[in-house]
Amino acid sequence: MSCNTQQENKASHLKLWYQQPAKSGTLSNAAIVKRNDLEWLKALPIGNGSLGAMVYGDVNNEHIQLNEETMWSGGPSDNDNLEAFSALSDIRNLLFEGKYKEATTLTKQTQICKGAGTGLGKGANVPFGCFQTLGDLWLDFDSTGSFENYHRELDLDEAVVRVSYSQNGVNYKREYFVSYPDQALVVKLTANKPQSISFKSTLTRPELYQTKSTENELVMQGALSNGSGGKGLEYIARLSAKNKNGTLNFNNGFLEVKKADEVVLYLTASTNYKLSYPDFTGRLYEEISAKNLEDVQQKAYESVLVSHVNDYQKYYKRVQLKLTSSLDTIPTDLRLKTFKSNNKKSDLHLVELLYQYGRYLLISSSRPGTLPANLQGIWANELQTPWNGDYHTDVNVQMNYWPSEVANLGEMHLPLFSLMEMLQKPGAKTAKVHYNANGWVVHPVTNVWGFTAPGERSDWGMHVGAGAWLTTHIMEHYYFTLNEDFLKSKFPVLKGATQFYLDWLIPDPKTKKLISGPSVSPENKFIAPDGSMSKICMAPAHDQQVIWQLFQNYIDACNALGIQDDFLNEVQQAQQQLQGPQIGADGRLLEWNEAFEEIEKGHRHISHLYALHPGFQIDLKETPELANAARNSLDYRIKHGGGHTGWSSAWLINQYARLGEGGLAENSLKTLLSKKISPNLFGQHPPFQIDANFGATAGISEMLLQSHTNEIRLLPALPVSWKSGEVKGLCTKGGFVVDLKWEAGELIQAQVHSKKGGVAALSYKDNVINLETKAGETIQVPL
Ligand code: FUC
Repeated sequence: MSCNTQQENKASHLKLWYQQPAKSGTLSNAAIVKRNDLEWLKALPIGNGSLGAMVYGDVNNEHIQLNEETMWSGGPSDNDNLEAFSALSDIRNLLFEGKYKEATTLTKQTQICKGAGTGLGKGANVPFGCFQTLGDLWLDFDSTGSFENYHRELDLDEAVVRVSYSQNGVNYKREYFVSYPDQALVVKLTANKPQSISFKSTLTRPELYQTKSTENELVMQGALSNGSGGKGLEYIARLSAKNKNGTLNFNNGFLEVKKADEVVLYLTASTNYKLSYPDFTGRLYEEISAKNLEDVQQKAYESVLVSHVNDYQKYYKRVQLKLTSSLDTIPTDLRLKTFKSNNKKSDLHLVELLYQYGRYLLISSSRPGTLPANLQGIWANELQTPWNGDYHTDVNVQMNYWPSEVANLGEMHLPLFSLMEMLQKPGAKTAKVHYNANGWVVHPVTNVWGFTAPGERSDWGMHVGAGAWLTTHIMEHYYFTLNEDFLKSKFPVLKGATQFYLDWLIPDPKTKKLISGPSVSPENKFIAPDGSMSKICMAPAHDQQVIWQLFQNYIDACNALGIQDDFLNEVQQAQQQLQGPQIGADGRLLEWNEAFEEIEKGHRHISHLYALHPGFQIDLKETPELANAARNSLDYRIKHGGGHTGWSSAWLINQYARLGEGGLAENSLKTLLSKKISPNLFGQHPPFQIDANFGATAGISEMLLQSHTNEIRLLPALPVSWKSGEVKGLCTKGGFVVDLKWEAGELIQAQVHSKKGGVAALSYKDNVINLETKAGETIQVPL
């Protein structure tokens, strides 16, 4: 492929681009990092699922902030509360008697976790720990002064950051990427005149590090706090370099390059963390990064780049979304600013960009064999990351994986199941100690050390439905892949969670329906009959819905695996007896078991609408009355200021899409784009929280294609402003891959590729088409 064609091709790539660097601190003031530092939110993220970097692109003092996904302070600890089970029935009776105040007091005394828990989101120095920065790579160039023709971009088609500028008559170029095949960050510096590259470089960290130099590398090493005054995780980062001409010296903790024509930097990192509970692998970890560094340097730069791009594109190129043919002539930050100043007018290029950026971030932060993407994916520049950069399981980590199946990135979903497997042992202990139940449970927060106890605050900490919600992801992956081996391997996790809720549910003394509790409707509170402000209750709608879905998952899994036994019968009966969704006198879906008045009418969580999305117990066509009640609840939330965090507005996109409301889904997308997106398109809670990015990509997919009821709905929520467009490669339940093309708001072409054969039940507007397919077949849908 000639260079020009390469250039032409690159020109058509989807990019985030800017005409100025993100201003970075310099080596001298490296230690002072501000929260939600605006300049960090202009830097560009790259990653391979475990190793991550934020590139500032500064001309004279380049700063690359580094992450490694297992960089967690803290350690394994026992937080289960031995008083819990003995008080459980008392709390339940108090709630049945309407004594919410007493029930809440007793819950606080007996049910919440022992110890410091999450440190109220500040867990860096308690055993819960915190996901922390790996550190910073600094390149201080000899060059000083002004520069021209500055361009900085993140090429989403290749997962490569490029920077170019002219200074003192020399044209400089830089290329940055994090390779999954080679497990290394690679940076190439070139200039169009010889001997033009000279800089001094080192590795630093805000604390707990030492950087040494050996003959041919810089080594930054240290150990984090275990949160109880001792040594915790050990880590190591290694930097090496290759130069063309000029000199290169490692000395006294610095790398010095003088008058080189070209330099390639390689960075690898490893820690002694192992995703098994609890386990440090000891000294071996140092060899992992040493081997990766040695191996990558044996290869030519071009081949490392090509294998990186090929590896990345095998996932990225599966889906294309075209909403506009206009060329992208406006720098991303200016485009965003323009849209923020007037979001009435759609910016379809920005929608395409946000869509694919979500897919890019998932490929870059969650790969087979890594940890799942946390609240910030793998990117954090602090020691005390907001909410510890952990795994919140009361919407956030689930939202991270909503796009994985429909947007054709099923492999990126796998780390979530590894986390569930790691939680089996501690979760079984919590189930037994707290509720004398079999199976396993997790509450609204967990971490890399296997935290499964309720949180330290009774209000949000007692989300007992979290385990069910998390586990529903197993069948979501199966419904889309029909991968029986996967299902067999994860069946014990699914059965364990189902076992727990069978033991946990009790009959409501009045209705005899099976109910969950004491528990909460994540993070919302109500005025209780005793006048108290409460969260603790019996039968929050959310729990009833996630448990219904889990039981349905279990039933479907048994059907798929040909399992028929007494336990299955028990699950089927229990599902029948579950307290189901209820509609209040005002036509809204009840959030609690009674029509309690919410304290915060515009609360960011919409936990009682789980059944509409991501669940499928409520559906526009199959349960129109409940869907209409859900609609009333959504409108009520928004009327009172709902959707006021990035993830919350992203959830609304999905919810309105499930209601076939393209215009309202687009409104929520506009709210997200105009209020909760950073210059580098990172989602904002605020602060930075990546679930908004993933939720938006999932929401846009849901507007174009849905299959939650096994009926494949084509263009179910197409906004009027998306007049013409095309989407290729979206996935559906049943193992189908769908391409759609529309003009003037009308579907004109549809193609279905069948991975597994079987009937594809398609619907477009009121037309239903049942397509008989064979595995491997691709069919043009007769419209
Ligand atoms: C839940 C949400 C918050 C935040 C935190 C990480 O607690 O209610 O808004 O997203 O997770």
